[in-house]
Amino acid sequence: MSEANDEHRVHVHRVVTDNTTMLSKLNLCGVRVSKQIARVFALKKYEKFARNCYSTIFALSSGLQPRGNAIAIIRVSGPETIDVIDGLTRGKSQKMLAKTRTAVLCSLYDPQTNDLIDKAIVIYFPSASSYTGEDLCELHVHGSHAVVSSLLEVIGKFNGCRPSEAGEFTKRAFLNGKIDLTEAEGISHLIAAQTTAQRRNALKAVTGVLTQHYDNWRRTLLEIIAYLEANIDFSEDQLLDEEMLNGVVKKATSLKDEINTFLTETTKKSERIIHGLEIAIMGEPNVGKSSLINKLCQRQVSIVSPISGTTRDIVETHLDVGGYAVRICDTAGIKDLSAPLTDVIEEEGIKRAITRAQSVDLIIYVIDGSKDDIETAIENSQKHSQIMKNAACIIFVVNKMDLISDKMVKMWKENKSKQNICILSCKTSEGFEDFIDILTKNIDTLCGQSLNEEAIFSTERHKTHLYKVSENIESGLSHYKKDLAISAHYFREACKELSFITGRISTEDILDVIFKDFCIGK
Ligand SMILES: Nc1nc2c(ncn2[C@@H]2O[C@H](COP(=O)(O)OP(=O)(O)OP(=O)(O)O)[C@@H](O)[C@H]2O)c(=O)[nH]1
Ligand SMILES: [Mg+2]
Repeated sequence: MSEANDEHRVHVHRVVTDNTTMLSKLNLCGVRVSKQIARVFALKKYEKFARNCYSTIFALSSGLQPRGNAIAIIRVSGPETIDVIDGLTRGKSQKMLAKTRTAVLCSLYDPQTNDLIDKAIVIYFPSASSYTGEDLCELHVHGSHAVVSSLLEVIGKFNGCRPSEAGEFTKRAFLNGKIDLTEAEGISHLIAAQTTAQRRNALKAVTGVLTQHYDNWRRTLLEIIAYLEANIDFSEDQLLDEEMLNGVVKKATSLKDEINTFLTETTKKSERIIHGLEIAIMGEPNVGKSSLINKLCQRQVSIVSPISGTTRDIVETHLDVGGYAVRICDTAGIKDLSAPLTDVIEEEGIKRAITRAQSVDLIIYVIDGSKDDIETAIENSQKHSQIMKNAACIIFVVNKMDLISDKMVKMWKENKSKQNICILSCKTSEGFEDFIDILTKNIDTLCGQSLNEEAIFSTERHKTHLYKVSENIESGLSHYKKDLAISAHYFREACKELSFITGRISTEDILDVIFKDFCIGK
């Protein structure tokens, strides 16, 4: 094993710190563990880490269809990469070393049998410019199962090589400081992205926009800690600088507000993009709800019939609307539950529709324009406003436009009693394009995903840490008047939680800010 480099020393430090924390936690619980045992734990953990880190890993990085691909890409990363290239190409590694990051056409052989496996493009990336931060090579081979499996088998026979675990190339990129945790998460979301919005959202993490966002917050926290610590150290024989402390409080309060807004609004938008925005089509029976979902999906998702009460359960499907993933459902027509109902199934259907309406992001409320006059239709919809109050947005669709007189259509269009009213006909498609426009605009707003908007990629993991950041700032603020040291402790905890998000923790950063911003002679 080569000498531990700085990264690994940092890791040992982390492991020891982890174990010290574990030790104090166990002590708090009344369990006595000697420092010696804790150190053994730490070393064991480090050994495992080092063993994993120093092996060379390989894997098929492109997918492989059952009938094969035109091209398949196998990646090898780690200290034995050059040996692997050398063995496979009968000593052409010097050529690779001279031509880094260049596609070189090579014949690949099994070094034990001298069998030609394939003619392939080989690209060598030295550690400084590779994805993983280690020597890495890509073998672009013909994508048949026979070629890929032979090559994987041959590479596995090289000393120190083993198949990679899931996500291990990216994990190494993180451990080698090439990316932080948010970027790693972004990469996994980018691979899973199915819509334009999901791709854009993930890219904000991959390109480091999100890291910058968290780093800005972290910098503010470091400044606050630096100011507080300077006052703990220097204030005993001097008066506290009230003005400066007020500035610190202002900074901390506005940071806490910003994080809380991020938690309540921004993360919600990100969840909608990642998991899909939820839409329910609601309205009274027979107004055309099922006709509308079928029209949106361009297939027969739900049964349509002139019989009132045809849909009796939630019928759900997935859609891509304007580049956003949407989960949309048709529901049973809602009626007053105290009025006479057809049977228990209808009652259950209505209950399910009501429950769903309370959890979705957007409701499309359908009205039969041919049935009632405007006042009655609006009055009827008002009766259901309580059910729909949790939705962030409601779009009113006046359906069956083909059965409405021109005069009535004009009256609906001029009616300003509700925002987001669309008049259309599921039968003739008239008004449908305008409806899609309004729907897309509203989804855009709910997902907050215009190209230049702030970074909003967020996961449950980020949220968990951000709640703790916010709580610690709150505690820091409540203690700063009583005890600066305790206050600083809470801000340090807040900073630590923020560092968990990006995967970076260091106390040196705090010292840097102190010495940069303060003259020691003061
Ligand atoms: N003329 C006309 N008829 C329509 C239009 N949209 C729907 N219909 C008809 O209205 C009737 C009811 O349509 P559905 O889509 O089943 O209505 P629904 O709201 O799902 O009804 P329930 O499931 O019973 O609550 C069917 O006969 C449709 O063909 C339209 O735009 N114009
Ligand atoms: Mg229906």
